[in-house]
Amino acid sequence: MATAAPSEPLTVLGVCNLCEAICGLRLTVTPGPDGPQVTGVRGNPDDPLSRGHVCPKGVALPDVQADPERLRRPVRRVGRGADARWEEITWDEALDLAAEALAGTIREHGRDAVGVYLGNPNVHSLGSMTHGLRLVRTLRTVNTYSATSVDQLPAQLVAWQLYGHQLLIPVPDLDRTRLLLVVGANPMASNGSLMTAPDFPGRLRELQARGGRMVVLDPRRTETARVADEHHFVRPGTDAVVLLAMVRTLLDEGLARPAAYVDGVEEVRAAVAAYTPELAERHSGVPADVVRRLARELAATDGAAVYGRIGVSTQGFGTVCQWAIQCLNALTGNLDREGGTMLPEPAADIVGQGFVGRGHLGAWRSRVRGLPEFGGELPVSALREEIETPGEGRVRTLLTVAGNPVLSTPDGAGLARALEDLDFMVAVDPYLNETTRHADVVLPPTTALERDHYDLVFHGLAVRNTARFTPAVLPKPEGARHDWEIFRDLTLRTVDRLPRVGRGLKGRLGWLVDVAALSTEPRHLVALLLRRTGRTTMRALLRSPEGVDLGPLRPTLPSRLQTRDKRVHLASPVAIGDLGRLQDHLAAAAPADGELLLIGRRHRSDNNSWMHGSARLTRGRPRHHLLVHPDDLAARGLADGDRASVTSRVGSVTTEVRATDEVMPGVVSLPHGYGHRHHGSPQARASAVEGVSVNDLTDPELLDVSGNAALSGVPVLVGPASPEAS
Ligand SMILES: Nc1nc2c(c(=O)[nH]1)N[C@H]1C(S)=C(S)[C@@H](COP(=O)(O)OP(=O)(O)OC[C@H]3O[C@@H](n4cnc5c(=O)[nH]c(N)nc54)[C@H](O)[C@@H]3O)O[C@H]1N2
Ligand SMILES: Nc1nc2c(c(=O)[nH]1)N[C@H]1C(S)=C(S)[C@@H](COP(=O)(O)OP(=O)(O)OC[C@H]3O[C@@H](n4cnc5c(=O)[nH]c(N)nc54)[C@H](O)[C@@H]3O)O[C@H]1N2
Ligand code: SF4
Ligand SMILES: [Mo]
Repeated sequence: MATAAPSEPLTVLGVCNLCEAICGLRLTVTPGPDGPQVTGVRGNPDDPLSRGHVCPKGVALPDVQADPERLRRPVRRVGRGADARWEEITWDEALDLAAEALAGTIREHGRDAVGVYLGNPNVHSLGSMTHGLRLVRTLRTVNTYSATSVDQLPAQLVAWQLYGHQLLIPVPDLDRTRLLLVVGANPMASNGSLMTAPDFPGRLRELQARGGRMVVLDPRRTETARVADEHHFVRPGTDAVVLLAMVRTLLDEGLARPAAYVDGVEEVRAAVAAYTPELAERHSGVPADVVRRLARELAATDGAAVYGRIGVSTQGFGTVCQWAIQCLNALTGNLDREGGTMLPEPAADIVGQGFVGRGHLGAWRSRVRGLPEFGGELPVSALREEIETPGEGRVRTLLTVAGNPVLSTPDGAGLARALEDLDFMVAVDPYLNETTRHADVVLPPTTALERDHYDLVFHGLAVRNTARFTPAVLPKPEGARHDWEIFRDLTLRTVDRLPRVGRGLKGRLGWLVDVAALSTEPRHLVALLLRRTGRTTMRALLRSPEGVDLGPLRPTLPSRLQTRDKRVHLASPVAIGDLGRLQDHLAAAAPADGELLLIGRRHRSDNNSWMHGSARLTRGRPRHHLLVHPDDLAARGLADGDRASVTSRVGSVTTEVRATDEVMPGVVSLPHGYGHRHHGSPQARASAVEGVSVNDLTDPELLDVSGNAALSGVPVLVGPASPEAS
């Protein structure tokens, strides 16, 4: 393996896998008594996609490497609660313990008694994609959950209905668009999501320099709103009405010119008929003339793109929003057009090659609440009750991989209590966090710097076609395991402990293929995938570790569609079917007295719920405060800096408030990923990060029709903290 073993500082090309921007890096690697260390991180100007960009988190990558709190060996928990101790054990002991628990649960209670939760970093790890998914498939439990249902599930569901595959998600052709309408996204802080666009700030400057404009709809005047040409506040959870009214305007005014392969326009016309711009204004606060004008501008601009992320996904009408966004792009003729929204052509095509299935809905339902699966996963909002409710199919053993649902899913405090009810919990994670501290055994993989990387997901969502393979920068420490090796061993050891009955010839052959794939290093599987499209080869990528440029996005429809008739089915039954619920919601939507609507936020130097142990990311002005409009503060007898209690249906927290008119009146904001101290995290001992968990307030009962959690727009009451509240 091409790893650096330098005798003096060397420059080695690396990659940042912390967010979807997948920046190429130039790392300084210096020898040391404990082996080579990364002592410098810069952006790589030769990277054809990221062009030298790096952000504070990328610079902090070596902090994870050096972090004394990071686990280097498997650990087993001894004792519970306050008495819990962690004891290092060997890999053999740890894998056997984990496999025995998984297999034992399956033998005694059936497959569905094993639950799986996959967190966000899985999509950023090659080994998780090539080997982790196979482990999950082998376990074959209906109780599979992931961060998808607190994130982009509505976008996947809409892509599946319209384009025939859950990952055929068109991205803005950012480098050529002339009008970008951003709804509920903050790429200046997040660096873009479902739009791999490293250096969003630079790309935006170029957009504006060529005469293009960016318009933002957001309940907060975000970092992105501040550099936009136009920003409008929108009341949380009401975007659906705004977007539907824009669709209606297009159809009403004869501005629609969809491509010939788009079906269902008349059904869409009928579905949106009730949504006038005036209705939109009444519910959202966005002026009716703005709604009309934006629709007209989208239709009139040669190359315009509507883009919506977390704010219009993790809310009560996420699916309707994502659907309306696709309708706007398709009806204005901007779908699959230069400067509009386009489908990247990745060199390793996990969609075209069937590596990830198209998607399916309602193949089974959750046991307690009857929520439908999508693409093989149940909504994570149902996980707690599936652990706590007795009966057949109850989750008794849980496997979490690269996740922290106690901080990242609704009513995390409730979930934390439920985790204590489990018979056994296995976690694959380099840290003891608020979730993994409940595990019985934790298996820590090597870090990103110690393993090969190829982005199987994000090249497929990138604003330019490129490919890049990054060999491990640092050698694998002795006694460490890569994540793919952990998945391989866990799968083999679990299956070994299960009776081999009723698998038939087909099943046995399938298992042989699985064993072969599990035993193959990820880089060889990537090479195979590359060969299938022929867009580049592993050899070419190894020769050009900065990445290979495959050119700007190109029109590819209708041939890329995965619908059986190769047509776009614009009239999504799920979205249109949810309009009745939207009507009911609008009819009822008078907030209770004094109620405020809670939204989240991300900061440039935060990384979901982890990396809060990195001093360079956490120093400076604290950023955990509840943002409140000055009028709302005054009405509650509160002042900037005061401690306030925030109460929702599920919980109550006490935190400091910050007065700011960057949130619209009636709206308050807490960042997600905080709350380490309140959840007794071992991490909290080392890191000084204060702040409560927003997900101690969010509500697992509040869902989009897709099953995605409605984390945004949660009704809360805010008042002075009682003196004894800590
Ligand atoms: N209220 C509210 N809640 C939210 C959100 C919000 O905006 N508001 N955002 C949601 C979104 S978009 C997401 S994606 C989720 C994220 O939620 P999760 O995916 O549940 O959690 P993360 O905070 O990403 O935690 C990642 C964990 O993976 C571990 N990890 C890091 N690298 C690796 C690795 O290479 N291998 C392994 N095995 N583990 C690794 C880290 O140590 C950490 O413990 O949170 C969601 N929750
Ligand atoms: N620095 C940093 N970057 C990250 C992450 C991180 O934790 N930190 N996480 C990564 C992950 S996992 C993801 S999924 C992406 C997310 O990427 P983004 O979606 O760009 O990130 P957010 O900051 O959550 O932006 C959501 C925006 O929606 C707004 N919003 C909330 N409710 C509503 C609403 O009802 N309507 C509208 N119109 N807007 C609303 C919020 O004010 C916020 O500005 O970021 C990724 N990048
Ligand atoms: S934007 Fe920052 S966190 Fe995201 S990939 Fe680039 S360096 Fe890493
Ligand atoms: Mo996410």
